[in-house]
Amino acid sequence: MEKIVYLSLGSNVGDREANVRTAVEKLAELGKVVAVSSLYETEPVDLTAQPWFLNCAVALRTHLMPKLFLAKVLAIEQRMGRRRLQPKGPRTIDIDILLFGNSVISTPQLDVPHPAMHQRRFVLEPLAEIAPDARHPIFKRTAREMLQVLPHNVGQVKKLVRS
Ligand code: PH2
Ligand code: MG
Ligand code: MG
Repeated sequence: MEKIVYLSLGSNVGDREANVRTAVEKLAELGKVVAVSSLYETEPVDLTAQPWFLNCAVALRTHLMPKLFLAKVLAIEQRMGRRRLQPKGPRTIDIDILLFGNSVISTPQLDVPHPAMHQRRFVLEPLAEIAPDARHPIFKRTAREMLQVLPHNVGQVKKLVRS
């Protein structure tokens, strides 16, 4: 069955914008990309002593099952030169699965919904831009609702505007 998958992309090493754009192109190999948010310049959270990120959200329709989808996402990260040197540290590209249809998945390899998505402005702002009504299958809140209840003082997020 075809499902809609929401992804969060982030980069804070090298040409961040090129990295994010390349990742979106490669994700088209996994299904039909139906929406890509604006790019957002975002303050690093969790590990704060690292460069600011560019983040965006992507919506994609796929027939792939979650395990295979994850394997292909990790392969894209690898092909793009991602090296896991430090947990939550600087990365060329990070592609995180936020929502996979209405699925709830809890395995050592994969947790869906993404366990931290509801706490992260750098995830929810781009997601709410492309899918304000996408609903968290556990909390039963939409992306817009989760964004509205976030505290304003942590994790600055600025939409990139170009002429
Ligand atoms: N990713 C992290 C840790 N911190 N901060 C921002 N702003 N954007 C990210 O994508 C990010 C982060 C771990 O994946
Ligand atoms: Mg991540
Ligand atoms: Mg990741």
